[in-house]
Amino acid sequence: MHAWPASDVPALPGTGRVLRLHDTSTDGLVTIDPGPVARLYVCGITPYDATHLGHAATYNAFDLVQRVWLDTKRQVHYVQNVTDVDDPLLERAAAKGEDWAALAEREIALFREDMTALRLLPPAQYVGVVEAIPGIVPVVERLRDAGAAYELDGDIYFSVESDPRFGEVARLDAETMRALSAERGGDPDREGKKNPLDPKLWLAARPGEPSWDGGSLGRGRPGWHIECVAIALDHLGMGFDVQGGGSDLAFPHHEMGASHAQVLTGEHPYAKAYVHAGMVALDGEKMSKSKGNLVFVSELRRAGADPAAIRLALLAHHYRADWEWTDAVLEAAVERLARWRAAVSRPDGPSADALVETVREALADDLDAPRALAAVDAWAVAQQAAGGTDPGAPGLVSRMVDALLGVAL
Ligand code: 5CA
Ligand code: ZN
Repeated sequence: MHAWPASDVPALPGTGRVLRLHDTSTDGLVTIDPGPVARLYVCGITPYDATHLGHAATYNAFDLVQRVWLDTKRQVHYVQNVTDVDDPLLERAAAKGEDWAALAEREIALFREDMTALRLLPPAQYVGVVEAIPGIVPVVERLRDAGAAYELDGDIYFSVESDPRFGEVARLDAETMRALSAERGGDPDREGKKNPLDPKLWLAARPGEPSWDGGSLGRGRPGWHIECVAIALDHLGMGFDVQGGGSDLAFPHHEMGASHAQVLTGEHPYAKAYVHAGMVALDGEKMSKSKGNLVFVSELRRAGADPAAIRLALLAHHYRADWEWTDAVLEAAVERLARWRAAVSRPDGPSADALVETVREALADDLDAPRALAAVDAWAVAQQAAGGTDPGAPGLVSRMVDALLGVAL
């Protein structure tokens, strides 16, 4: 599947910083020390309603990760999936009386437009689950042949007990895991399972639903977690640097993904760090497709919002914080964008060398974008109040804001 066009990332003078990120599996900051090519997997959308501000906030966080790496002159190998067949997509298509594939295609197209408008860097591989099925089937077969999976009425389940490290990603107690499993696509109450938490690797074909040839698995379609594992291992391999997503993916999705991969390969870790963005809420509740309390990037754009202002609105919140979207958040970002644009449009200004270092340091410190924004604000205030004599400063600020924050001034 094709991704979307990349915007240029200007090179900055000096050198970037080593990134420290919060890792869910250790609940602490870890220094990410990638090789010359940093490897990143970020879970993509389930395309039945794209792209709300919660999605945009999460993808913005992992865009910053890439920008910090690029600033250290590394290459980034970024992979993202699209869950283009899954229960919620099929249910929504059925409710709308629409073909599920047409719904997915339309929402993916909209997602690409939103990502392009927000200047979010595209993945090198953007992989749909449907196109990945021929690679997923042998992975499930291997798990089954290794005794890590079992059949129940034609469905194939992963046995969480086959991974001695199961539980190490999200570190939750049994009761919480069971509750989250029920809430997030699992079926802990189904009779006949070895462990209530065991997730499906393969769903036997159901009447009225799409299904594919699964070789020795029979016709069916893949379970949710194995899709990301098959895609990530295919393109990145074990031990990649960062597995990213929103905090709602820590359990069960990233927990199960790590277990699937560890049992498959006999290696550990799946990812060196599991990094999770906070949840964006609207009217006091997490923005979610199932609740329908959504603000869409495309609707804001249609209503005339500058994508750069939308991006600044996201950047005004620390990526790990849960926060609430309001009109005031966007209004504040519109004003900030205008102040910054005015400040960089002057022919000269106060030196920006220290500002570049401050922004670098803030982002390297667990992506502290609010601190980075405050530093640019301070430069813009100084520019407004007293100006300066450095003819290179406005250009440097605008290149830095573009390179490190993805905002075109
Ligand atoms: N297709 C799966 C991942 S394999 C999925 O979770 N799709 S999604 O469309 O539901 O979410 C896409 C990404 O947006 C995930 O990383 C999810 O954690 C994140 N996300 C969803 N809702 C919010 C929200 N309200 N705030 C922040 N991030 C969110
Ligand atoms: Zn995923």
